Amino acid sequence: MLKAQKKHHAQLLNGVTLMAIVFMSLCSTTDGLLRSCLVMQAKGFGGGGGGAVANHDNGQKQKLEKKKTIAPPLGTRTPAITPVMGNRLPIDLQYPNLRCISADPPVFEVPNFFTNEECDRYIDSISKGVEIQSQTYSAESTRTSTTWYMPYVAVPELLYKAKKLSRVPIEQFEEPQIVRYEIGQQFSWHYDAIPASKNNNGGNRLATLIVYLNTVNGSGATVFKTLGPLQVKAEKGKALLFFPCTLDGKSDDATMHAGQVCMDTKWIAQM
Ligand SMILES: O=C(O)CCC(=O)C(=O)O
Repeated sequence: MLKAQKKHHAQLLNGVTLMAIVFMSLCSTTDGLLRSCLVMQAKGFGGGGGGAVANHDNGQKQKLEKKKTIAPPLGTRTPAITPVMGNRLPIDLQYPNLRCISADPPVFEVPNFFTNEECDRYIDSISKGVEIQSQTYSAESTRTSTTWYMPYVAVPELLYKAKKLSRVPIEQFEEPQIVRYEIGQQFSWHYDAIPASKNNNGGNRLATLIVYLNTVNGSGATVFKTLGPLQVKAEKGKALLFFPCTLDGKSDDATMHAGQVCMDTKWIAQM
């Protein structure tokens, strides 16, 4: 039994090796090679999948069918971006779902940072906050939304998750806010940090964390002017994290951003 199996395996290996050689010699470009590697993986040739090719029972066939669907077509995969953290607030780069969407300056998003229930509850909790008209029409920017400054006890999940992600002690967080934009409202281009020339109290914002509490279709994205521009869609539960200044208090001009004019109501929690 053992010997027969060995012989069977040796025949199989020879078959697989031959197919791989033929396959690779057919690929003249790097793209072709990459494509063939993916196809090989999808067909179960790669890694531990090799053995499965030999087995022709139905269960294995089903497994192979499943594997075929794993690799997305070329051109639809997003390559991983490595953040350049430099002299910025260190964060937990292993935080669940954390995705880097700009390397330098680093910008991150975290889908499902909040559950749907948390989003709905935060919107419903504004009566616990202190409402201010956040409308500002300064020379630098126009902000037409409404802000509620929230007591810390009213937003425990935001504090807990922000601390886990940023490792900043809760005492150092700015007062949490819930912000509502109605149709036509916006926060035009601005920086969250104060430029060195205007900063006379020494404090500055090391990180901005925004959580989108509802999905706003077709508008209401947060946009970074000089990063493409990079548009971050307002999707319910998703968090956006970036660093308006470095640890030594220097504001980062590349983080200029805006809350697009809304075509529908938009809610965010932030600090
Ligand atoms: O609403 C947004 O998408 C952006 C908010 C913002 O820019 C800010 O609060 O600093």
